[in-house]
Amino acid sequence: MRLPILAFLLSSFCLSGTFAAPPPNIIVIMADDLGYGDLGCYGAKTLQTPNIDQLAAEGLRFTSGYCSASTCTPTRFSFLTGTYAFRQKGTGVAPPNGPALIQPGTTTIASLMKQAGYATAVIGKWHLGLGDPKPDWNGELKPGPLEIGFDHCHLLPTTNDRVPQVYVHDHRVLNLDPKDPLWVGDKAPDENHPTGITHRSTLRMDWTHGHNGTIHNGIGRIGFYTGGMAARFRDEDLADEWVKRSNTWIEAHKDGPFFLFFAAHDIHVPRMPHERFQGKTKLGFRGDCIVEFDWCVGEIMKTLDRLKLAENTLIVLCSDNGPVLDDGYKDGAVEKLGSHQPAGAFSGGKYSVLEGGTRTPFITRWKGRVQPGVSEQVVCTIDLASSLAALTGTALPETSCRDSINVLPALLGEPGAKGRDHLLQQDNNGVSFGLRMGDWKLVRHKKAKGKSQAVVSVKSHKDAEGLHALYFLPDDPSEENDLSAKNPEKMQAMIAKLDALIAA
Ligand code: NG6
Ligand code: CA
Repeated sequence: MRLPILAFLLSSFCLSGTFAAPPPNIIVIMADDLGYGDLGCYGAKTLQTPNIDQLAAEGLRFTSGYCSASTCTPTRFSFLTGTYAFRQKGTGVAPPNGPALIQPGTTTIASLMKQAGYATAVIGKWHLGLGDPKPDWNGELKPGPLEIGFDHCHLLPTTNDRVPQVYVHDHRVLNLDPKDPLWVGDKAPDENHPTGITHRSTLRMDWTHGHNGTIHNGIGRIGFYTGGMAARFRDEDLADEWVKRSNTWIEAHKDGPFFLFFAAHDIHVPRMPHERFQGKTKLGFRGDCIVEFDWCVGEIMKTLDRLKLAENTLIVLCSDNGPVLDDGYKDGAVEKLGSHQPAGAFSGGKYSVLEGGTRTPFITRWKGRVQPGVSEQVVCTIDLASSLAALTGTALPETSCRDSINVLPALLGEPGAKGRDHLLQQDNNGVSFGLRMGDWKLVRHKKAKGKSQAVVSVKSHKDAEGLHALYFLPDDPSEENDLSAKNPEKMQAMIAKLDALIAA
């Protein structure tokens, strides 16, 4: 390429933030329940994650990278729509027969990429509902991802601790035999239906709370189902399936550009890694699932290398919420934890608006474009919609992605680039909130109904008295020392900002 042309392309990119050369492929890899401290490159010492460590070494590792909520469904809702989930009712953890939560016609990260000329796919955990008013398991499962911008999907419909254990391939359950229809419900279909209560002694992995409905693969689930035997999968094979399907799809779209949302199920419960990963760590299946997730990332990196796409592909690695140890099964996560700190130095984890609930691993890599390093800028999964729209030069309709901020320069590590100046964190239903502004953190703690029995940490954390608490994160990353009485003005200003964001 002649030098003046190269200079023009570089300067047009740097000045406008949009890309004059062919836009890159984009892969968002979202882990499930992966905590800030769960990876080698984020300080984990008792397990190895060589592939993700390499990704981080070749890219930008964020120390203030967040997801927007401390459970799955709301984080995924806001990642796709660029809108905080608390703004729409019913966006807490979706049940097995939950309807599609994102209406057809909504602008999503996928529809934006499609508009930019990208091939788009989601492969892995969905957990945003299917169908209207409920999934038609034996018919067409729509609306779903294909009605909001994805060309292709290959999914686990909710989470693997919820029924049914079948793949949804585009609009249908894969390998479903019409002579053996699938039935899914929230009550046992008859009194002889074996459940995790009636057949507890037969379980391969016992439950601690919930997860005592229908038994599949020796594991009790949330909810009940019958039929669809030929369509059912083994928990152990999920990671392989995501990798195989993703590699095939990437290869088919190698001429690009493509957008792949790789939504891993690791390391959500039931933690049942493939046999070849079982026992790989001293941390039990929770650790082994982290190693399995790391393997998945490595396989995708290998595919990009093989197809010579690494320099033309932006990878974003993130998590959907912070860590949890006992999330309803006896899998040894608590007993085998040892010195491992799943949330790093932070308090709380899944379900919490303390930092451990949403501050999670966040890495961008685009070989030859993103300067390797560590960034302290605040970025969030909710920002990817606006940022990737900017990257691909796609116009955002005025009323869409309202909470998504274009932090593209920060994601790409451009010198002097700033991330967010404020960040709202929500719990599952938007009952409690966190607000980070610079080094300060406000917590609005309301008691959620039906409080979770999950064990998120073995460290105890004493919540501050009262509705609000104020923390100074550089001195107090674990949010122990409530400074609200000493800083009433700061606290009032942050309460006003939080109220304004909620009302906006
Ligand atoms: C909870 C489940 C938990 C997990 C969570 C959703 C019980 C007792 N607990 O209700 O196991 O499934 O929902 O996790 O059933 S998430 O990562 O998909 O948000
Ligand atoms: Ca999750």
